[in-house]
Amino acid sequence: MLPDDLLRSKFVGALIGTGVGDAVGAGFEGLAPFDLQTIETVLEERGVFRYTDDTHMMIGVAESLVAKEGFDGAHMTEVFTSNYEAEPWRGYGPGPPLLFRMFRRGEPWDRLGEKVYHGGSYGNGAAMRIAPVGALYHDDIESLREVAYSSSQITHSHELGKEGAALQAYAVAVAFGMQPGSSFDAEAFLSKLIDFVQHTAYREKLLRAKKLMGVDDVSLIAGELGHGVEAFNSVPTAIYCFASRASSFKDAVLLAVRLGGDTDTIAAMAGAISGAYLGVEGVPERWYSKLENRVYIEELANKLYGLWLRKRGLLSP
Ligand code: AR6
Ligand code: MG
Repeated sequence: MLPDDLLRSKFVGALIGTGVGDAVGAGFEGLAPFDLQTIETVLEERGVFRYTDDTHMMIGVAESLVAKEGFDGAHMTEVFTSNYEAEPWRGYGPGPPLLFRMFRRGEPWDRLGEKVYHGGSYGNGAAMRIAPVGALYHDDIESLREVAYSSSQITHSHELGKEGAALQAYAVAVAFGMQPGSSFDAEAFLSKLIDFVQHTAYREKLLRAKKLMGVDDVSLIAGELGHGVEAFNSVPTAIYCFASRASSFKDAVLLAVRLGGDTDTIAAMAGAISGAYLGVEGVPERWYSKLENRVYIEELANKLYGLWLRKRGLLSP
């Protein structure tokens, strides 16, 4: 494959990977642990793979980045709000819908984040939607961190919420830089993330993830890394699912589901990183073809790739 084709495939893989991971994990939340056979039987019987708020908000991030050719907080908040109003049934966490209503009543976008939880939310809602930021800024880490933080601010202003989003975006970016099929070095991958992340809670979890490489005991993995809705109990877990199963999108996502807990979000994040590493060709055809709104998500990914090319002066406007 030509390098240009591979890069395009990684943009599509990161966004489609979020959607497929989310849709595969949906329906298994809170029920743990699952054996592989049960999961695969349920998935075989599913018709359309419906995604949840994770992908719905990821789409909003991409739509706004594309429309504004970069981050615009008021615009992204407007897109989140109108998307939510159009499809409020996607399974949103408790906080964001309350904030969208406040935004409609005139509250400024950058002040919403403090309104629901004391100190802001540290839920995984900012990290679950961040793949487009990791893709667009995969070669500009300073901007990646800045846009990850400011896009989180809209709904997740707690420093742990923002840091989780930045870490997930960076994991996607590092996966972009790696040749699929090359021998994957989990230890080196995790060390890069440890060097990037600025909060001890995450560093400590990533160190534990290193020690858990090669383990297949799902209760032990979930116990050590967490599988909850908090960003620090799910972003490192998703990173582990990818890093310990880097050669297979299917295995990475299924491990996230087997862990139980917040399965849709952990699988969405593992799927985003895996898609960014393997490209969309890594997503199993049976899953890919069943994803709701697949064509639209792919169009968005292609537009994001076009924006990246223009920003780098590789394509005329
Ligand atoms: N103090 C205490 N609990 C908190 C705090 C805090 N500062 N911040 C978050 N929580 P929310 P999300 C807990 O409402 O992150 C969907 O199913 C609290 O228990 O900001 O967008 C997705 O698929 C709160 O209910 O929403 C994801 O699974 C929870 O974190 C998830 O929900 C979620 O925070 C994403 O939710
Ligand atoms: Mg969800």
